[in-house]
Amino acid sequence: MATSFSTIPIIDFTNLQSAETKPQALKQLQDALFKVGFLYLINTGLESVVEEGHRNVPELFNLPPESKEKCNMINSPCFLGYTALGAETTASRTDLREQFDFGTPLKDSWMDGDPVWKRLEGPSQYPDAKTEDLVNRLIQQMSNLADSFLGSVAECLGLPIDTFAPFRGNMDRLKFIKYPPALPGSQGVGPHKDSTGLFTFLSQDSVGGLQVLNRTGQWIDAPPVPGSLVVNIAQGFEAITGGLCPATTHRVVAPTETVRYSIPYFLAVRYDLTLNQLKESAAHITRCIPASDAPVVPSINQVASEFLSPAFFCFGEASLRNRVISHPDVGQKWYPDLYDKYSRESF
Ligand SMILES: O=C(O)CCC(=O)C(=O)O
Ligand SMILES: [Fe+2]
Repeated sequence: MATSFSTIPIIDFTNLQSAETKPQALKQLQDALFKVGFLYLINTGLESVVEEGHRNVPELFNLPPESKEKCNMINSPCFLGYTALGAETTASRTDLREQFDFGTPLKDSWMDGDPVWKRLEGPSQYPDAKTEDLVNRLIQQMSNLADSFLGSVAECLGLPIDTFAPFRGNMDRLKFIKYPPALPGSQGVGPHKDSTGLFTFLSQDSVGGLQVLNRTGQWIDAPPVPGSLVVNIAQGFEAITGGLCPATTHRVVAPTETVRYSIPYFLAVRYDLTLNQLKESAAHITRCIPASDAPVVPSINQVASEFLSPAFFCFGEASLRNRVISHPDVGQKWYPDLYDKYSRESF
């Protein structure tokens, strides 16, 4: 397989499960992750719950503004809740999208005396009970799929199936996103690497607009594939692999004629991990990663990775910086000192 891509590999999830098809599917997965950096997963078994999600999402965004405002992210130090059009920034520009952010329901929340980044984990704000039920079923099923996928990632490197389990975080995130039609070439969401976790599993509707930067620095369309989940590598996995498996840089060009909806799920990485700890705890993983012959093109590094930066003590702190910069109003309200610091300093 080529070391870069102009088309994106499609992997059948059922082929990763059955003994007969597994060896070939694992090889495909290894190439997709370590040579291409991006893939579609089909036949995940989540088609029905994801379809239910897409059926329900438009009416959520059609709720009266007061109902959406009641669960505005500004109420949440965890950056969970509703974000109005124009309130989010990526790559220093305003994104043209509305969204709801939710997280895995947790027993414990941040308490006085805990590290500040622990405050990212806490309660979601749901517009109503029906949405809460749908979100929790989506998160549960995505989480099961993610466990299985992590097992396959380990297997494709010849490692024990539970290799990545110790790196899983407490609170996964799920979003409902709406991109309204805009002028041609408008930024739906700007170029970024997902910062929450290990991998992102994304369901997009049939409109298109998602683009991915390949390893030679070209933007490639990731057109809708019915029933698929787009899997991209997030900053947590990039850091665990010592940067050998770079996080996928991606963006969405806003639609011009119709509304676009998407539902991404972000598999969390442990926030307490530090780069120094990883040098030891992930050495057995990095040793197994196949050498890449992909040329390093400067433009692929146009988006920096907070998780690889020594400027942040641990992944939680790196993630907090990312949230504060992306949602400046929320950052300013809950973390004023950090907001000042992060908006002054690049890393
Ligand atoms: O809407 C999409 O297709 C991508 C969304 C995304 O990349 C994100 O929210 O991190
Ligand atoms: Fe993303």
